[in-house]
Amino acid sequence: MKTALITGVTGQDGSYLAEFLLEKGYDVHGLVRRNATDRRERIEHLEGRPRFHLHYGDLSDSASIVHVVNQVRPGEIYNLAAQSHVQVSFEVPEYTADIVAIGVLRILEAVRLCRLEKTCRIYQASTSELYGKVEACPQDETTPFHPYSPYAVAKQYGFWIIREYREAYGMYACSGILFNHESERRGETFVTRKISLAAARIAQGRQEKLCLGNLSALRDWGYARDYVECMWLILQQETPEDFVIATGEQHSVREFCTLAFREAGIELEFCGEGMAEQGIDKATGRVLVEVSPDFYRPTDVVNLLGNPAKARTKLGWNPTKTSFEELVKLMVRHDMELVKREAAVRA
Ligand code: NAP
Ligand code: F7E
Repeated sequence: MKTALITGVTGQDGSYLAEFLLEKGYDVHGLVRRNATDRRERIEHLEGRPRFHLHYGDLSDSASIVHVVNQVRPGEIYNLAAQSHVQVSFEVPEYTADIVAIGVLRILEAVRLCRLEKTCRIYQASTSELYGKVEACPQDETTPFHPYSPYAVAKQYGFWIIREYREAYGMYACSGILFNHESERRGETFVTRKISLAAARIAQGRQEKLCLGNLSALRDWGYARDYVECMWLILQQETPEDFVIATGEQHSVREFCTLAFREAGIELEFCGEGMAEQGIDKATGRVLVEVSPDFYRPTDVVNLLGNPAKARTKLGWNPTKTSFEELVKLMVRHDMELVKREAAVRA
C-alpha cells in the first residue's frame, strides 16, 4: 500500500488531495496544527476512515516534522501547508517567510534525517505568484520569475530549495507551479469565494453590498478538484520535473463578479472608473458592488495567464475539464444553498 503525507490537509487543496489519494487506495496521513476551535470542516467527512490518519505538527517546528516523517515513513510527501494569503503576507511577512520558505527546507531536511531521500518523493506547492510583475504573457516553465509580494518571495525560496535538493542529493523533489484554483471549499477571503458568497447573500437579502479592490486584475482560474490530480501525476513521472498547471484562459475580477451575480439572479452593470467604479443592479438601480482602498495591495499582480502545454503533453492532463463558467456556477450554487441553510437555522 502506498503511503502519503499531506501538510496543509485541512486546506482547500489538502482536503481534495486526501480524497483523491484515498480513492487511489493510499494510506493517507495529514499534518494538522492545533488551534483553539479544532474546526476541520473540509476533512470532517474523512475523519474516522481506517486509512486516514492525522498527526499534530507545525511547519515552524522542525522536531514535529521529523517526528511525523519518521513515524509515517511516507513514499510521497505533498507540502501544501502555507500562510497562503497574498495580502496577509504584507502584514505578517516574517511569519510568512518562516512557513512558506523555511518550512520547505524543514521538510527536505526531515526526509534526509530519516534517511528517506532515496525512497520518498516530494511535491512542493509552488505558485503563479512567482511570475508576479510579469515579464512575458502567457507564462510557462521558462518564463523568468519576478515575485511581487512577501508571499511570492518566500515561495521563490521554496521553489529553488526544492530544485537544489534535487540536484545536490538526487532527491525526487519537484514543484507544481499552480495558477489560481478555486472551489466551493475556497477560503472566504480570497476574491472568488468572497464574491460567490456575497452574491448569494445579497440575492437572499442577507448582505447590503460587496466591497472589493482591483476589479481589473486578471487571473487564470481553474477548479481545485481538477488540479489535485496533477499534483499526484507530477510525482508519478520517471524523472522529477517542475510543471505549470493552468487553464490557459484569463478573466478579470469584474467578469467573475458579473457571472456570479447573474447565477444568483442579478444582472450587474459596471459604471465609473478606479475607486469610483460601481456594480449596479440593472433591475433596481441599487449599488451592489463598490471599490475600497482596503483591498488594494502595496504591489499587486495583475496579469496572470498560464500555458499548460507541458502538463497536457507530459502528464496527459486536461486543463479545461471544468470551464470558467462552470466553476463560477458551482461556487454560487453551493453558496446559495449554504446561505439558505444558515437562514433556516437562524429562523
Ligand atoms: P489554504 O486553503 O490556505 O490551506 C493552507 C493549509 O496550510 C491549511 O491546512 C493550514 O492549516 C495549513 N497551514 C498554515 N500554516 C501552517 C503551519 N504553520 N503549519 C502547518 N500547517 C499550516 O491553501 P490552498 O488554497 O489549499 O493552497 C495549498 C497550497 O498551494 C499552499 O501552499 C498555497 O500557497 C499553494 N497555492 C495555492 C493556489 C490556489 O490558487 N489555491 C495556487 C498556487 C499555490 P489551518 O487549517 O490550521 O489554517
Ligand atoms: O486575489 C484582486 C487581488 O486573494 C486575486 C492564493 O491562493 O492564488 C491566490 O492568490 C486578485 C488579486 O488570490 C479583492 O488584488 C480584488 O489581484 O483571490 P486572491 P491571489 O492573490 O491571486 C495564488 C496563485 C496563490 O498562490 C495564493 O496562495 O483579486 N482582488 N478585490 C481581491 N482579492 C481579495 N482577496 N479580496 C478582494 O476584495
